[in-house]
Amino acid sequence: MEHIILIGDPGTGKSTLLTGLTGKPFASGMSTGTGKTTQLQTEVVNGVRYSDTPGLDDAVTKKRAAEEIAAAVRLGGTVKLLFVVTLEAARIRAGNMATIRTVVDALKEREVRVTGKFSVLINKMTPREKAMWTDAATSGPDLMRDILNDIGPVDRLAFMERVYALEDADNGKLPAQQLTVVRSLLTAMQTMDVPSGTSVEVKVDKIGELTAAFEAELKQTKAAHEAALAAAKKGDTTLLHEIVRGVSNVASVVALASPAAQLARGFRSLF
Ligand SMILES: Nc1nc2c(ncn2[C@@H]2O[C@H](COP(=O)(O)OP(=O)(O)OP(=O)(O)O)[C@@H](O)[C@H]2O)c(=O)[nH]1
Ligand SMILES: [Mg+2]
Repeated sequence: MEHIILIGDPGTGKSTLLTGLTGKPFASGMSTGTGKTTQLQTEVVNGVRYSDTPGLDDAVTKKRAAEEIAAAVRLGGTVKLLFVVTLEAARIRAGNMATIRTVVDALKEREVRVTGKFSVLINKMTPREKAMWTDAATSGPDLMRDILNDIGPVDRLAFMERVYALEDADNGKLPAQQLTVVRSLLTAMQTMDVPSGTSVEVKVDKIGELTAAFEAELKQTKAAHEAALAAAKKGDTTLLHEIVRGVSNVASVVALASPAAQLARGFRSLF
């Protein structure tokens, strides 16, 4: 059976997404101290299983969340694994990356072929963040993919704008337009075969350490981009182009053809 599993830190919007997709109530909203979802909720709709898991990065309930994620994996199936993350000041959080890495590693340990098969939805983006990160002229999507590559190759990368009506809401409904985006993402996603009964160990104790490591890497990336920008300001765009070439695919061709000033402006808004 196709089995869609949503995983991510507390409050990233997993339950809201699943309610919209299935029409079944997955409780969503605000909570203090712990995440809103505290146990695995799984619903089968039109022959597809949808699993909602508790936010993993929560200080108090990390262990419980890890067990509930393991319970979702144990159900097995033709799994579509979607990580839901949010940005902070336009940047991906090291904690979100640590969460993804921890779950991916747990699956790898059980020989699940997860590399390149999991997808990431960047949710609740402000209009400006979305404009920045989806701008082909500055290779935004390529850069984000490159950053996420520190975890491992990602299948699909999707960007969703914040819905202001849902801010602080309890059991709010996603507008049809957003649902269309998620549905097409889910349709396009790769699957991974997970035999039922697969027992993973999500090592939450490592999350703090991993977060610190990702933090350091993100800082390095930022420093490299800042150095490239400083050089570009003085008229030398070699470094900027090197970065773009480093993450190159089709979108980068646009960036390489962009006038230096435009390229520098785009990068400055990204980092
Ligand atoms: N502004 C905005 N708020 C959203 C969006 N999606 C969800 N929210 C709000 O964010 C809060 C948390 O949403 P949930 O769906 O409960 O998040 P969750 O990932 O299931 O959280 P946990 O169960 O704690 O892990 C709720 O108040 C939602 O109304 C969105 O696209 N935009
Ligand atoms: Mg939830």
